[in-house]
Amino acid sequence: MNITREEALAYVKPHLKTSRYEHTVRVADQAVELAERYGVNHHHAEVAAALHDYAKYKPLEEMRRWIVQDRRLPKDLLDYHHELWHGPVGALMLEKEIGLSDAAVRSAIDCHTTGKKHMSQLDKVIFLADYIEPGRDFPGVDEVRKIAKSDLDQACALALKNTIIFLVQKGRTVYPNTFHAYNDFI
Ligand code: DGI
Ligand code: FE
Ligand code: FE
Repeated sequence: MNITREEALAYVKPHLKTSRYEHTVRVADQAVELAERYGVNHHHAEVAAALHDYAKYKPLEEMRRWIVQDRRLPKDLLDYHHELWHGPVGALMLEKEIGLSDAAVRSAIDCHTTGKKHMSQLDKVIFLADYIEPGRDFPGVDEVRKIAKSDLDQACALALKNTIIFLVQKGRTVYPNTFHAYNDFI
């Protein structure tokens, strides 16, 4: 891949709030740590992490247009909360805008919020890094951080379980890929 971590961070920075940019840098550091621990390509991890929230603040209408018009995006996203759109749409925006051609990196960006069935090791590293980066304060996150030191799959499983419980307690819908990911780990 011909983009460096610093180039990726510089590309996303003007599109993010300061706090979101700082989160992004922490996810990149966390992703590198996990990548080294679990034998994942460290450059892929830092670039995917740097780019993962690129579309977080894109106008909803622009993201909706992408979902309607690009046949690669599942139309059922439109039936679920727009918070879930920035991963799948961001991955394709980056392909178009900066020529992000690495499908593994695009996949990790795509599924970083919900997970999916048959996640790759890189998908898991980015999903987990986003969940446990030091700025996170979810209930139960310390337990996930602890497990992340020894078992990538178990840590992802617990993060997914916590997310599902949180969403159900709040009376929110749960995107099917979140269940597919959870079931895969169980
Ligand atoms: O973009 P970030 O804030 O760094 O983190 P993220 O991409 O994991 O987004 C987190 C939000 O997404 C959080 O408010 C919980 C929500 N979320 C995750 N999975 C689902 C979900 N919301 C719904 N409605 N359904 C899901 O399956
Ligand atoms: Fe996100
Ligand atoms: Fe994030």
